[in-house]
Amino acid sequence: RIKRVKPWADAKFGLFLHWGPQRAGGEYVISQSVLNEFNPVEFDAEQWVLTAKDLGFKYMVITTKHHAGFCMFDSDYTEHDIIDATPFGRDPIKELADACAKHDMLLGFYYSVWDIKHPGYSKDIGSPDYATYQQYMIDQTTELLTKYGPIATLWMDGEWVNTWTFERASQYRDVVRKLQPNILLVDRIGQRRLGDGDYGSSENFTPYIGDNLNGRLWESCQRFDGRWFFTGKDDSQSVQWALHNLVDTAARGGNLLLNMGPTPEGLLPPKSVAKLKPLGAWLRKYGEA
Ligand code: FUL
Repeated sequence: RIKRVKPWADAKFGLFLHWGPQRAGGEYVISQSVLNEFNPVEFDAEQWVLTAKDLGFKYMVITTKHHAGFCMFDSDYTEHDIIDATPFGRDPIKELADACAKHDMLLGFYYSVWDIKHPGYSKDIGSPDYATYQQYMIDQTTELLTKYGPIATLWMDGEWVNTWTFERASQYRDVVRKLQPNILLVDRIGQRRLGDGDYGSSENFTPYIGDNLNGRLWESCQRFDGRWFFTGKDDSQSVQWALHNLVDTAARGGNLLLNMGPTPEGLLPPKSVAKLKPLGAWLRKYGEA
């Protein structure tokens, strides 16, 4: 087990990317006209990875499907994906996976259980349609875990819906483990706080010293830009805030997964990147303890 978790646990500092046609504040529904215009031609996966490295990040986690159900990867199981529904014509998840492999960057996938778009998804427990949705999740996760190389972590989300029962979570988890035995699972895989998953996740806060972590691995996700998806505003936190959070988290044995929302054109938000530059420099000087 130790060998399995070591690369992620040693990495300490991850870049969380919430990317898609949606903007902060409109994360749940994506209109057809927005899709028709989503064409992030400036996306350059290699540039993203090199920039992330320069800023000191050691892993990345990107949204492959968020709550709106839109897939940023080429899926055979839906037309609500970047290849079929937008003019872009490229699979950015594939390009990012290749760039990460080339430059030794660990890559994780965020995948939402909660899916507003899928007709089989239902909030009603016991709904007959839900079986089709469960199969859909399994089929898509199989695509994600067979076509993109080794994935460091699967960052499930949306497990709070009451349809995500223990049985469904266990069935799903077994598929994941079979496909990639070394993958780590965030505790949101199901039954959060009941010891499931390989590491605990806290959102927008860092566990404080009194928290009973029982020696568990944990990760705190924090928003550098104040929101999850691209905001279009230059209202990100300061570099001091990021450094303080990273040191505070690492000193307590955790990982910091710092979020940014890339632009609709396909760039890492330029102002946030510029702001974080001194952090990368600081880490090169003092970070390899
Ligand atoms: C939450 C989601 O609702 C947010 O949109 C975001 O993805 C965050 C990391 O997890 O549960």
